[in-house]
Amino acid sequence: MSAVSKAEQAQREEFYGRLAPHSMTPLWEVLKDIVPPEPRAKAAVHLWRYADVRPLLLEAGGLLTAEEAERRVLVFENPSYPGQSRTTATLYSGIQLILPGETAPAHRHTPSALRFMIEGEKGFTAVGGERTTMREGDLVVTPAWAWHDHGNEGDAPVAWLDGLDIPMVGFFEAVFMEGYNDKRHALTRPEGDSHARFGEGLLPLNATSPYGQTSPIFNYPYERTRAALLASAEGAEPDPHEATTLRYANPVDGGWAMPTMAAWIMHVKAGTQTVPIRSTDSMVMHVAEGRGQATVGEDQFSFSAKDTVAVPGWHWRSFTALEDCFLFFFSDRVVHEKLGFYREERQ
Ligand code: 1HN
Repeated sequence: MSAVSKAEQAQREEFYGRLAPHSMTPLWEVLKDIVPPEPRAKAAVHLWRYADVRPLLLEAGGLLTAEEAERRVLVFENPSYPGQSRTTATLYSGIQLILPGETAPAHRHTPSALRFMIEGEKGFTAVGGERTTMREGDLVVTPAWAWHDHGNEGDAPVAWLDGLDIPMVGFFEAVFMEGYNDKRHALTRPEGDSHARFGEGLLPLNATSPYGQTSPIFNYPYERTRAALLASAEGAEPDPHEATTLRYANPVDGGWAMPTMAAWIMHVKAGTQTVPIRSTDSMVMHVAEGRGQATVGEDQFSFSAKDTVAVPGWHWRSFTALEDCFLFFFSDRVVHEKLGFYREERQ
């Protein structure tokens, strides 16, 4: 770059000063910041240990009811975004508690939601007139603008990880929500109806999804997911970077199960490790089962079952399994792909 004299620099600064009152700024002073050579995630890598989370969640259960709270959730708030209810730049996550007999009342909103079940056997979510019982490890999806409520018909607490695209929808300033005029939405179809129509490798003739771009399967039961992962791991050598990974698919078009959040699950065999990979999407990882060590960017930590991790975009990630690990992920990858800027690198 040619040297700029003090006088020239002063002249430029004076010019910039006269731009500000006109709400203008010179691009050449900020170009490298707004379009850097590599993505720079603002979010921090962060681990929430279930051993720390669970007692606080149960304490919240003694402070207010699910109905009072509308959703009794402890938000996993990234320390780089204080007060913003973000787990990563684009994703919200939190842990929700429903005590026996409680109802989280029906409502709907423009953000899409997913739930990954953590504990309890008798919790349910109802979406648009159909209910599904949620068991540990099940993935339940709630499409944008679909009525949904939750309950617990057992005698033990029910807890799950919520994942929503709130910060992403918020970026577009398109977050709306509406309360229903009753605690629960009427059920119009028997439990298992969606699964029968869409979840068995069969589809209704001329099928279209009742929920637009979201999968019509609204519970991906862990029992099947786990069996599919284990059988896949038996059938082929693991990928160096992805071990054995299966993604949750929309059976209507084979795409991701949700239009804004990609979800997948990875099996890493005990005693093995993955090779670092990085990608532009930011993600939330939740340990369904197992114990191991993770390296994410500069951070190294051990993890165990039911822990949750914020993985910002473009951070190298790799995992060492001390026991057989089943790692659930959701990310904004689907949006990166649709908009044409998804990139990844493998070591
Ligand atoms: C929501 O509707 C749920 O339905 C959970 O369980 C978390 C966070 C913000 C806005 C809506 C739920 C939520 C939420």
